[in-house]
Formats: sequence, structure tokens, C-alpha cells
Amino acid sequence: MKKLLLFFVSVLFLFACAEVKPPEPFGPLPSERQIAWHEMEYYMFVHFTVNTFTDKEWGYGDENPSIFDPSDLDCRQWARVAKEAGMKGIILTAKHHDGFCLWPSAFTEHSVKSSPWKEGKGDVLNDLRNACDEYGLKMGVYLSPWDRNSAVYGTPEYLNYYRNQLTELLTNYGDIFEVWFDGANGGDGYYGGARETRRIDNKTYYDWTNTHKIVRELQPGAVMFSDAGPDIRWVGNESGMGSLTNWCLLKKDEMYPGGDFAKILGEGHDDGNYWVPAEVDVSIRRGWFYHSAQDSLVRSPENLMELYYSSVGRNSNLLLNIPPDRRGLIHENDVKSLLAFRELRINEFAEELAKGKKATATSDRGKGYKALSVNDGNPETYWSAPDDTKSASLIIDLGTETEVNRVLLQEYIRLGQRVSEFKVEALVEGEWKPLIDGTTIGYKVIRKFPVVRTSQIKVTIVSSKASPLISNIELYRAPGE
Ligand code: FUL
Repeated sequence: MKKLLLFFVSVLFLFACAEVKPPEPFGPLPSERQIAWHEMEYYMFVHFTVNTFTDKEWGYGDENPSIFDPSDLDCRQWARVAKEAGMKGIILTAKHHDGFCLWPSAFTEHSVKSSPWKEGKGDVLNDLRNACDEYGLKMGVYLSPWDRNSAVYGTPEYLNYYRNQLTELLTNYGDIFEVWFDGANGGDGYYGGARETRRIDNKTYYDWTNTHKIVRELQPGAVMFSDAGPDIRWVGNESGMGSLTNWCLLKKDEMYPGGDFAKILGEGHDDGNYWVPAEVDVSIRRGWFYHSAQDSLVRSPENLMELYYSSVGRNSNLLLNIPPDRRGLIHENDVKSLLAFRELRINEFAEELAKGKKATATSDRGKGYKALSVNDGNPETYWSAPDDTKSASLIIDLGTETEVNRVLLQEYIRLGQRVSEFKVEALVEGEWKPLIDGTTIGYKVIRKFPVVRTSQIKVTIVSSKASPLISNIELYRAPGE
């Protein structure tokens, strides 16, 4: 009898300890470099070159390098502002369409080495590297494929020139987290004195496949951005608007830089065969470059907060452009706005209300995948429904009547993006009151709703391509209203 009891106890014990099988990956998955990129969320874009001194947005390519003469260029100020603003990195226009290089490239004289700045001995890329290291920021580079200065632009020879420059940037300046390839290609320009219009076929001319190989080889940790990826896609507009439905998936083989794909770039393809998430690039001013006439037109902290909701809050990263002025410094008005935006964000998300509260689910796949994984503060744990369950609800019991007006949701994207429809409700006087009807989630969504007093919040995954995996639910009561 004693033996039998021992047997039953052992069997029970084994059952309790048995590991539940983890869910299988579903669809395209993010690479490690893409995961690291998702986690950056918010970083600085810096547009700075001869245009800063000519008051233009696009230089023709005939600018005399002597005009590049910032009086107080200080990349440490850029980095300090970025850091204080809560940004994680800086991407600099190493070369914009005008062809002027901010580093002393060995392949052209059209660079800082022909300028009076530091008597031609300066290197903005090097200064930025040191500043990023000092402030713990990652660094990225923008190398415009269109070059209105180069005499060989439009010929096959230009590809060698472009790749040589890319190699310099990816060899001499430490770790690069993102390489930015923009989509403005071909048109009129100086072209070594020809002053003519040169058109290229943007589907074939650049032979991107082989250029991408250089990046992979020299900087395996870097993601590459363009209209068509390969790693990160343009969101399809420059106004700061991520799409509410936003798949991190793209049929990138059907895309090419400079094509007419605005809607697809916003939403991604729900049946896309590659992981290519969206990045929102937008400027704090009307222009990408500094123009003193826009000193009074810097976006307000409240406006930046809206941009944050329409980018980071919509499963995209926010690449916010802050153009240095002719001194080579970020203008006081921009600094003020950025730091006030930081304050707003801190206040907006001051107290997380769901953390550690009782969480239950209508179903789960067992030990290790219970509802409490969504509010344990650990992004590596997640709640998961059984394999055959594509719809389920999670309830956060706040314990007492609490005011709530923001919800933040994250999928465990390492195993794929799955959710295609969700809703959020609050228990008010015994009834479930609808707060949000949403579509995709992905890495992160943050949604606003009018203040509700409630003791329970319910998040329902209405439909999902495979069993949903939710790693995080956060609730806030943002000030105001
Ligand atoms: C575009 C460029 O034409 C603009 O000047 C700016 O650099 C923007 C971010 O990308 O393609």
C-alpha cells in the first residue's frame, strides 16, 4: 500500500515537473539584428552638410566645399541631447544627394578635406563615433545612392565609387547599427560639370544584392533600411504616421527603392515572406536640413508625443530628424522641445498599473505559458494559448477601482507575428465596456482611450494566424483628460 502511494505521488510529481512543449515558430522570423533594432525604438536622424550653409534641401552638386565651415561643430552636443532626450542612437547623412562627404574619403576631393573646417583635417564621422561611444549611443550612416556631384553617376563605374565609399564607412568607424539607403534617385545635377539630367533604372542600376553583401560582410550586426528593406522598410510617408494595421512582413522581392508603394509600406503584407518591419522617419522641423526661417516652426513637445503614439505606438521605430544649424549645434529651440517631450513621456507612463496584478486567461498551454507572464516585467516570458486555439482572452484584475486610459501590448515576436485582430474592454458596473478594437500588434502597440474607472481590463485576441503569444500587457493612467 505504501509502495502504491509512493508510486502515485511520484507520477504526480513527474506530471507537475514535465516541461510543456514550447510553441512552434510561425511564418517569417526576425533576425537577432532586427530584434536589437526593434528594441531601440527611438533614435536621432541628423541631416547636416553643405545644404546647411546654402539653405537648400537638395544640393545640386556644384557646391564649393569652402562653404562648409561650421563655427562650433560639436558632435558631443548632438550625442548629449540625444541621450538626454531618451534616444538610443544617431544616424548621420555621411553623404546626401549633393555628393559632399562628411568624412575625408580617399575616392573624392569633394569632402570635408577640401573645406576650411579644421583646415581640412576634420572628420565628422570620427567625431560622431567618439561622441556616440562617450554617451553610450549606437551609430548609423546614410549614404545617398544618388550623387549629383559625381562625374560618373549613371554609369557602371559609379557603383565602384559608391561601394568604395560604403566600405570606408563600414570599416573605419566602429560598429554601425543601421545603414540608410534612401529612395530619391536620378534627375538633374552637376555631375562633374556636365550639368545635365541623368535617369537610372532604379530596379536594376544599383545591383543592390551585391551592395548588400558588402554590408553583411563588414557589419554583420547592421540592419539595412530602404523602401524595400532588406531588413527595415520605409513606412511610406515623411509625416510621422505609422499604420494602425502594421505587419512586420513584406514580399520584398516585389519591391524596389523609389517605387510607388506607400500603402503597402505602411501596412506591410499580411502574407509577406520576409520579416521587414517599418521605420517612421520624420523631421522636428518642416525641412530635413536646418533653415533659420524655421526656428519658430519646431514641433511642440505635445506634437512629438503624438508622433510617438503614431510610430512607436504602432509597431514602428521612430527616427526623429534634428538638423544642426550653421554653428554645427542643435538649435536651442529644438533642444527645448526634445527635452520637454522626454518629460511628457516620463509623466505619460509614470506608473504601470498592471504589473504584478492577478492575471488570468480563458486558456493557456500550461506551465511556463500562464497569464502571469504578461505582467511579470520579463519580456522573455509570454502567455500562450494551446496550439489549436487562435482566440482567447486575458484578464488583468486590478484589485480595486482604478482609472486607466492607456494600454500597451507586445507579442513575443521571436516566434513570429501572429495576431490580426484584438480588442480591449473594461469591466464597468458589471458589464464589459469596449475601449479599443485593434488589428495587428507585433513588437509593440500603445493605444489611448478616454479615462475609464474599472477593476478589470480584458484583452481579447479575436483572431490570430497561429496560437497567440503575448509577452507584455501594461496599463497606465496618463495625466490630463
Ligand atoms: C529622402 C531625401 O530626398 C530627403 O532629402 C531626406 O534625406 C529624406 C530622409 O530622404 O529620400
